[in-house]
Amino acid sequence: MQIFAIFYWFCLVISAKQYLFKSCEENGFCKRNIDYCRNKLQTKISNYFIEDAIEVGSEYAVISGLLTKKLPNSDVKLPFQLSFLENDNIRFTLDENRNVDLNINANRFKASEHVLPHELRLKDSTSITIHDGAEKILLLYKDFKIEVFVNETLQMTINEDKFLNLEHFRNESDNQQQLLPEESDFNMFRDNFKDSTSDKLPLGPESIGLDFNFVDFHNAYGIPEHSKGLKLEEEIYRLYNVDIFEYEVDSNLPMYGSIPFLLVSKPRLSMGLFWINSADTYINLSKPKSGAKTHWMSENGVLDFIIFFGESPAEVNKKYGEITGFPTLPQLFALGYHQCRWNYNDQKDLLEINSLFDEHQIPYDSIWLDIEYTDNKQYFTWNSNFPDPSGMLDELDLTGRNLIIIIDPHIKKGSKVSNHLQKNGLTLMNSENDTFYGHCWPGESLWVDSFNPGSQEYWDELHRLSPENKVFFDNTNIHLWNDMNEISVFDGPETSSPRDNLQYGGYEERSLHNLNGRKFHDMTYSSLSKRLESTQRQRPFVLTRSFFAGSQKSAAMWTGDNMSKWEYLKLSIPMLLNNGVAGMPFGGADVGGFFGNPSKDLLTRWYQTGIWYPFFRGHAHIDSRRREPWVPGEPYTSIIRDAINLRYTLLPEFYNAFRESSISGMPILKPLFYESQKFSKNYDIEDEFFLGNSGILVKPVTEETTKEVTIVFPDSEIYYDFTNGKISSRYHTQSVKVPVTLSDIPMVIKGGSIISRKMRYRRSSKLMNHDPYTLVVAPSSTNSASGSLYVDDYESFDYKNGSFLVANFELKNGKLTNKVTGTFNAPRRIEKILILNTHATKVEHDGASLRFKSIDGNLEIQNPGLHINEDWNIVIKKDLVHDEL
Ligand SMILES: *[C@@H]1O[C@H](CO)[C@@H](O)[C@H](O)[C@H]1NC(C)=O
Ligand SMILES: *[C@@H]1O[C@H](CO)[C@@H](O)[C@H](O)[C@H]1NC(C)=O
Ligand SMILES: *[C@@H]1O[C@H](CO)[C@@H](O)[C@H](O)[C@H]1NC(C)=O
Ligand SMILES: *[C@@H]1O[C@H](CO)[C@@H](O)[C@H](O)[C@H]1NC(C)=O
Ligand SMILES: *[C@@H]1O[C@H](CO)[C@@H](O)[C@H](O)[C@H]1NC(C)=O
Ligand SMILES: CC(=O)N[C@H]1CO[C@H](CO)[C@@H](O)[C@@H]1O
Repeated sequence: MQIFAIFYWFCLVISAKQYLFKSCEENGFCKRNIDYCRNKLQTKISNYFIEDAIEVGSEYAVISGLLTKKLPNSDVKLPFQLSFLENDNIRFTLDENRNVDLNINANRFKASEHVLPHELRLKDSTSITIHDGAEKILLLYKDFKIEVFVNETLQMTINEDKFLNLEHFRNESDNQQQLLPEESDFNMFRDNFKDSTSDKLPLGPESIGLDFNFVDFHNAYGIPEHSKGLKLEEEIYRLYNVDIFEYEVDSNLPMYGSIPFLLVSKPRLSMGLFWINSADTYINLSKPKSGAKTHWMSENGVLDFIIFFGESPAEVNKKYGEITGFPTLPQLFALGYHQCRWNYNDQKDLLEINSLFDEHQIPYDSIWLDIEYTDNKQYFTWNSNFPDPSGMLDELDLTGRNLIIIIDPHIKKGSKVSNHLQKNGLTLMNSENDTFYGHCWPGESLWVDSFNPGSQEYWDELHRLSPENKVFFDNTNIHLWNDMNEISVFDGPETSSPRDNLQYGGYEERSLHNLNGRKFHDMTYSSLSKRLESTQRQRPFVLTRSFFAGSQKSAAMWTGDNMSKWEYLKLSIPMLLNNGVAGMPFGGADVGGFFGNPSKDLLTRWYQTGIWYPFFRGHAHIDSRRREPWVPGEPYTSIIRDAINLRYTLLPEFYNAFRESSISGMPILKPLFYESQKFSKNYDIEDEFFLGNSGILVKPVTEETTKEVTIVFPDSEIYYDFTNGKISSRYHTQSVKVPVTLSDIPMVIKGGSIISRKMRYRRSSKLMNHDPYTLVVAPSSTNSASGSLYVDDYESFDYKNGSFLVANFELKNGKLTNKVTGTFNAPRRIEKILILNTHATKVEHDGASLRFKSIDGNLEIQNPGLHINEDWNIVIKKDLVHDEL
C-alpha cells in the first residue's frame, strides 16, 4: 500500500505538503554527536574513565563497574557491564541511574528485553577462543577503550576515536547544563525541524554514541533497510522506520524496517556487531585504508551491543540467530506464487482470477486482498462486495489455495474496535497520556499499542475462532498482511508518530520506535497461532512491511512500494541479499513494481527474477492496469508460465533452504562471499546468488535489451549450465559469458550438488504433496556429490516434535546412496535420477539392473523403483568418466 496515493490525498485534503526526512544535521541528537566528534578530533582528551573498583563475577565471565564521565564541575557515574557469553560472543552495556520524578518513565529503554532471551548464557572464563587461535579482549581503563585480538592480531577497537558519548540526564531549568567542552547544545530541549516543533523532549538530550573500528576489514554489509547495493559504502546510514514514499535508487534515507546488525568479513574471519537499540539511529561508515570505521549514534536508550565472531559469515549468522531467533519455517504454500493487487474488487473478480490461473495452467498458492475489501477501511469487517467470504475461502480451498487479507495498526475512530481500544487504554497515547489521533487510510484513526499485553488479549479475541468471527477466521486458509506498521501517520512528523507520544510502560514512542512494526506483526502471529489451538495448529503466515531484529521469527517482509522500472528490479536483489545477511531472509519485492505499468519485457524479466525471491508475490497499485501473467499475451505469458513452473519444480530446494535457515540463520539467497571467502571479487558481487546450500547459482537478467550476461564463479569447482532448469554446457573457469534471449534465466549448478525437484504441473503446491521426485546429480571435479532433502507435513508444527525426515543423498566411488534420518512417513517415489556428465555400462540396485539412458553425456535413470524415505544404494558400473574441460 502506498504513499503515492497518500501524496495525492494530501494535495487534495490538507494542502500540498512536502515530506522531508530529517538529515543528521537537522536531527538534534545526531548533530550534537557529530559536533562532539569533530571537536574530539581536535582535543583528543578522554572524558570517560574507569576509576572505581571493578567487580569480576564469580564465573569470571562478567566484569562490571562504574564508568566515570568527567564534567567540568562534577562527575556522573555510569554502570557498565562487559560479559563473555557462550559461543565467544561479547556483550557490553552502559546504563544511567536516573532519579527523576516525572509522570513518564524516565528509565533508559532496554530494547534487549524485546530481542534477547531472558538469560544469555555466560562463558566459564574471561578468555575467549575462536577456533584454535588465542583470542584476547583488552579493557583499557584510562581512556576507556576495548581492543579485540584474534591470533595475536588486533581485529577491532572500540572507542579508539573517543567518540563515546552518553548524554546524561539534564534538567532544563538548571542554569548549568554541565556541557563538556566538546559538546554543543543544539536542540537539546526542543526540536526546530519543521514537522516536529511540538516535540516536548521531556527528558532533554539523552543520546548515546560510540565508535567501532574493524582492522583490515574492507567489506561491510547489513544494517538494512536501504535502497542501496549489497556492500556498504562510505555513507551516513539511518535506521528509523518510516513510510517512505517515492523511495529512490541508491539512497541512504531510512525505510520501512531496520536491523542494527553489521557484518564485516575477510578471509578466515567474519565479525558481527549488533547494536541493540530501537530509537532513531545513524551509522557513519567510512573506509580508510586501515579497514572499516563505524560511528553509531542513537537518540536514547541503554548503550548495549554484542559482538560475534566466526570463521565464515554463516557462522556469524548462526550465533546472531541463536540470540535473536532463527527465521520462521513457513508453510510450504508461502513459498509458492502469491497474486496480489490493490485491489481485487469483489468476490466475483477474485474467484475469476482464481480460475484464470487454471485456465492458463499457471500454478499459484494465494490471492490477496488489499484495504478495499473492508467496510470503510474498518479492519475486521467486509464490505458488501464480499457477501460470502466463507464460501469464497472454501472455493479457494478446493485447489489448496489461501486468502491473505490486510489488517493494519491504525483503527478508524468511532469503530467498534477503536472504541474498545480507547476505553481500555490500549492505544498509542499522546504526550498528555490521552488517546492519540492521527490520519491514515480510514481518516481520523487511533493506533493499537502492541506493547500492551491487553492489546494482545484483545487481538486474540478478534482473531479467534468464534461464531462472532465466523466469517473472518473460521477457515484455516486465511492468513494476514500487516502494513503501515512503521507506524505510518499521514499527518505525523516524518510520516510517523510524534516522538513524545507515550506507549505501554510510560515509555516515549521515541525509545520504541523501530520496534513498533515488529511488535505489531508479532502480535498478529501470536493471535493466529492461538486461533486454531482447539483444532489443527497450522503455522501462521504474516507479511509485514516494517521490521526489526527478531522479525525473522514470525514474518516475511517485502521491500515496499516503488516503480515499475528496470533500476528497481535490479536493486531488489542487493536489498534482499542484505536483509538475508542481517538475519531476515524471508523477503521479496513486488513483482512488476508497485506504481505504474511495466513494459511486457520488464514484467517478464521481473517474473524471472521474482521466482528466486524467498517471498514471491506479484502486486500492483490501484491505478496500475491489470497485469496478471496472462495479460501481456504471447510470447510473454508462456515465458512467465515457464518461470513460475520453474519455481514450483524447485520448491523442494526452496523448502530445504528455509529449513536450513530456520536452524542456522543462513540466508536463503546466499551472496557469493558466503560460498567462498577466498577470492576477493566474491565480496563485491551483488547481482548473483546461490539458492541456500542447493548449489544453484543464479544471475537474473535485470537490464533491458540484455543479449549476454557474465556469470562469475566464486571458486574453482566445475559448474554446469542449467539455464531455465535445462542442462547444457559445463564450465571450469572463473567466469563465463552466456548469450540470453528473453526466455532465458541464466543459472548454473555447482559440481558436488544433488538437487531434488518435482516436475509435474499442479494448480498449487499443496496438490504436489504426493508427487514423485526427480534427482539431479552434478558430480564435482572429483566425481562426488551430496545433497539432502527435508520433508515434513508442510503445514503444522509437528516437525518441532521430530516429525520430519531428511534424505541424505551421496555420490561417491561410483555409488549413489540415500541415508534417511527422521521418522516422518513420506513414501514418495523417485521417478528419475539424472547424473550429469556421467557414462555407465550398467546401473544396479540390490544386484538387479536398472534401466538407464545416456543423453548428451548425462546418465538418466528412469523409474528406479526407489523412494526418498528408504535407505538404498545404486551402483554405477564402469568407472565414472569425467570429461576434462
Ligand atoms: C563520518 O566519518 C568520516 C570519517 O571518520 C568523517 O570524515 C566524517 O566527517 C563523518 N561524517 C560526519 C557527518 O560526521
Ligand atoms: C497513562 O494512562 C494509562 C491508562 O489510560 C495508565 O495506565 C498509565 O499509568 C498512564 N501513564 C502515565 C505515564 O501516566
Ligand atoms: C587463527 O589461527 C588458527 C590456527 O592457526 C587458524 O585456523 C585461523 O584461521 C586463524 N584465524 C585468523 C583470523 O587468522
Ligand atoms: C528540574 O528542576 C526544577 C527546579 O529545580 C525542579 O522543580 C524540577 O522538579 C526538576 N525536574 C526534574 C525532572 O527533575
Ligand atoms: C509435541 O509433543 C508434545 C508432547 O507429546 C505435545 O504436547 C505437543 O502438543 C506436540 N507439539 C506439536 C507441535 O505437535
Ligand atoms: C528505485 C526506484 O525506482 N525508485 C523510484 C521510486 O519512485 C520515485 C517516485 O516516482 C522515483 O523518483 C524513484 O526513482
